[in-house]
Amino acid sequence: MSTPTSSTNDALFARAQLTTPGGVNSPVRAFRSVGGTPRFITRAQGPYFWDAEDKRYIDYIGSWGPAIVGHAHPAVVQAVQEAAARGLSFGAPTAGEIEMAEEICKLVPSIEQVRLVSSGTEATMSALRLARGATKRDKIIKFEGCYHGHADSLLVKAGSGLLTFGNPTSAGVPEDFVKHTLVLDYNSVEQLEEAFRNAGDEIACVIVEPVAGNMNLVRATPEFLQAMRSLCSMHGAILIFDEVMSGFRVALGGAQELNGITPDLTALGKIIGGGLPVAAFGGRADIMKHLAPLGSVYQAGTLSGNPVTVAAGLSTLRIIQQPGFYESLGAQTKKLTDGLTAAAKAAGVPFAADALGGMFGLYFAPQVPASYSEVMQGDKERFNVFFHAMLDAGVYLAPSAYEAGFVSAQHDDAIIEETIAAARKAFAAVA
Ligand code: KE4
Repeated sequence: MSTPTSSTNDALFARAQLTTPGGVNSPVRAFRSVGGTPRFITRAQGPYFWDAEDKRYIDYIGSWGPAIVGHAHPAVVQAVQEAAARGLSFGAPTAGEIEMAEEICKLVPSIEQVRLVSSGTEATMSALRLARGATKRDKIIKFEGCYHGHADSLLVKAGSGLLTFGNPTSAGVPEDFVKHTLVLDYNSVEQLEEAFRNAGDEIACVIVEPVAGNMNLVRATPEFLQAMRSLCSMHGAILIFDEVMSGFRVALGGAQELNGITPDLTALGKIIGGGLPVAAFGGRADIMKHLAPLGSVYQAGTLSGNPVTVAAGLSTLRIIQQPGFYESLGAQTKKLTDGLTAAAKAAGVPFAADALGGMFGLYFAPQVPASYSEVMQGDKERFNVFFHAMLDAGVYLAPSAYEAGFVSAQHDDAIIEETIAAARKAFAAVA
């Protein structure tokens, strides 16, 4: 059956549901949180993409982060075309993988050795297994509201009581698989200190989004990250920064550069693939040496370091290293959030926004949240009305009140101003 090229979003969605659960290959795309019909994208260019009805949108998800240089950047497309013409995959090492590893180690100094994989889930799952293998400990700490992909031991919500071990958030995950996962409140130094007092010598690792982007955007406090760093060092636990989203997004060196905290392992993804499926995990060489074929921690992947994805990633990494790239990206994001905040104020709508590098959060709440519980107090219904008013106006925000937004280098002043003009009308609908 040929790829449907002309139809309506509704018709495509109905057809997709016949052969794919929920009609999508990743749940958030189904618009279940905001309601309505997902838009089936046919093409993208720079800050825009077009749906099956040829409606143009200013895109603020950018494939959930990867499209930081803009969609279909000529240099990236050319690199992919040239690599593809040399063959799509070999199952054998290539020089491009060495270049990619060297580039990542150069840009993220805490990474002495790195392994390429095909998704952020694989990166964090592998980092966890490595931390457990290297420390010979089983317990891990994660934080409510942080998402690290869908590996079993990370699909966990806080236990019934504080500091109790987690309960699965997904069917199909046996209690046994999460009994070693402790879920704490994001930004709670007290809970971290108590967890390490109770079980410090049993904790293999702490995994955290150093800038949370999966409960909307929530910044970690410096005290929180500093406490995490010193407690892990004190107790011989491994500190894992999940920078799949924040890496190369909030700064060239990621959140670890912004906060001046050195993790032991880092997970990367999204931007390092420029939109093609590549992710990575890496860090201290004395930990990475536990990985097969050197050590006893097994990890593998047929398409890991795939030459075409590496070509897309290398091309993207070269572009973001251009002088002034992050200064300009950060300025555009700030212009967006300042403009939205002013528009909401003029409409009398309780609203706040935060901008960090090329990432932003929008909150229908009086102030920027500092925790998962504060995010949950936001007005989701108002967000949903705003989301659809913006979508109708040709501005595509993340289809959930609990997701961050992303700006690309192609979101120039005219694009930001067009977005703010749409928001002035959308806030009127929300008021
Ligand atoms: P993937 O397995 O989806 O490539 O990466 C998982 C992951 C790991 N760590 C962090 C910090 C992440 O943000 C993600 C994935 N991010 C979501 C966006 N909220 C991907 C969107 C989706 O699930 O479709």
